[in-house]
Amino acid sequence: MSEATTINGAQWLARALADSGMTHVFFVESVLRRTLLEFDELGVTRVLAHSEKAAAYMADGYARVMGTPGVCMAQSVGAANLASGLQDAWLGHSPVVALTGRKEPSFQHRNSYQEIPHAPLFAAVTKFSAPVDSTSELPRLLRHAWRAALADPPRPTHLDFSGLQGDVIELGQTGEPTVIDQEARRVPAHRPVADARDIERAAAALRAAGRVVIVAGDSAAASQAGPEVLALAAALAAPVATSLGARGIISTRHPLHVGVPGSYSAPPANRIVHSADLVLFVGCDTGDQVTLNWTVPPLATKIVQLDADPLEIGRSYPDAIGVVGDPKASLARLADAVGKPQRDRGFADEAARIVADWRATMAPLAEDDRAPIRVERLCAEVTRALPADGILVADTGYSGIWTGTMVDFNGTGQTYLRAAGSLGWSFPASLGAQCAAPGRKVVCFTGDGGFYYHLAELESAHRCGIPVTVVVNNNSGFGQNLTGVRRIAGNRPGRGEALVRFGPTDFTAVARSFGVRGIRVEHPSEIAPALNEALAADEPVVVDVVTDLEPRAPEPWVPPATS
Ligand SMILES: Cc1ncc(C[n+]2csc(CCOP(=O)(O)OP(=O)(O)O)c2C)c(N)n1
Repeated sequence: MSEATTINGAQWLARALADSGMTHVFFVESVLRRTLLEFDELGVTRVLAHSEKAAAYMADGYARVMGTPGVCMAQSVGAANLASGLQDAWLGHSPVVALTGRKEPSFQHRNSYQEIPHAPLFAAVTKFSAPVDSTSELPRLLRHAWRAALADPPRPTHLDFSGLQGDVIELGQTGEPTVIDQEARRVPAHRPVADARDIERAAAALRAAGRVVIVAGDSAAASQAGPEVLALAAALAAPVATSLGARGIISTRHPLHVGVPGSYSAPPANRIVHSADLVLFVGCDTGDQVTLNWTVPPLATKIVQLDADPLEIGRSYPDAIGVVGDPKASLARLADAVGKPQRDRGFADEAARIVADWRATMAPLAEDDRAPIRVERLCAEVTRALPADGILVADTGYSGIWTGTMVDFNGTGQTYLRAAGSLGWSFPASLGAQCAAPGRKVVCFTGDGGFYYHLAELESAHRCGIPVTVVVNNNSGFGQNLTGVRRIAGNRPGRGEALVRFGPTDFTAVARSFGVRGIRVEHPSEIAPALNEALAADEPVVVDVVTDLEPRAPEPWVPPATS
């Protein structure tokens, strides 16, 4: 290879990321400066964030919408902050590639300013984390970090460049092609079809069972398996529940749809899943959130489990019939194997009645015209305002429960993204999601407690022209935690509330100070005009909705204790 055809590592990294189709990177100065400068001519937008955690959340939101890696970067001392921002991407199966600088070897293990070992920080939140000590190693390691991030289940990876700012790659030259992934894969990176015998076994069990429920999880959503889930559900007359992260993969108004089971849940889903003879988990992690601490369904229930990751089969429900394969590809085969059996529609009808009754009890709250605004009404207005191809990004806690129970989705063009548990995730993640989908409207739904975390990113949204609509459920406190602190405080009036109450804050004034438009909403009649104005705008807008701390979000149905 001749000298003339080589470029330095910083140039290689910039070109390789640009050639992969990446449109944005998210970072806090000072790291990989020459790479970031190279983007000038390559059409990649650099989003400078105000904290490394926010940069990680932005990359996470970007990756979840794109289905390709999102990249975030931080210098040596920012690495710990960046790693903490990867927890949600780890739990939410998001292919984030984190790049950090690390002081060079001669600075290690001798009390260097700002320096601690990075490997332990990233161990719990990445599937692959490696030092990069030369330009010649960069292409191989970046390709592996990419491949690992996308491989099932998608999760963060990390490269730690030698030099405070990752300077090592400015030194050497490389003639490697600037290709990271020949196949330009997106999640799911592969679509393996399950073994025919396993499919037959599963089909026989499904045909033989009376009351069958399908629980579709986050990996079913990532596999875009909504139509296949619905086709199989129709053939089996089986109600469909989804994990919170899979909400909206089929229309939430479909007669077979029963909602989100588990702990972030309204009553119908748990009652229905709990009463099934057989549960088919599709791409579902069977964790505590979706199963209400493994009580819904009960552990003794017959299970068929379809997942691309063999480690998921039997993880929580030991007697599962395992079907290992991509949900979308394998469900199509499973539906062929099930055929068109004669099914009793009684269970599906009973489930639809339970859902309809619950909706009827919620309707007065969703239509409530009085102030203070009910969050059920706010959710009904968000449902009406969200465009047919809109993206809703929800924070954790009550924001997850409200949107997971009270906001409806069309099951076709709309996308629902939710925090996998990190309070404050949604606003930066919504900025990343908007960068990934410039042609779609992105709405962030957050409590004020969540919004406080990354208020500074209003400045980033304004500077970078990222036109998200932020809906703040502003109840001047940690609403979800109110019941818990009161209980611990012996339910004595006022006691413990200092742990969860704050504000009141006018977030429109905060927004304006960053140059961002703010609309204050204090009466239900003002919600729709505010959302419509915000969604019509080509700029970020904060819709600050004043609500009350007292009302409780829907609570899950809990199975009766068996003694
Ligand atoms: C990083 C982190 N810290 C703490 C929590 C615990 N937590 C979950 S929900 C919540 C309160 C959320 O308050 P807010 O965002 O105002 O929404 P609200 O419940 O009032 O609707 C807290 C403190 C968490 N999930 N993540």
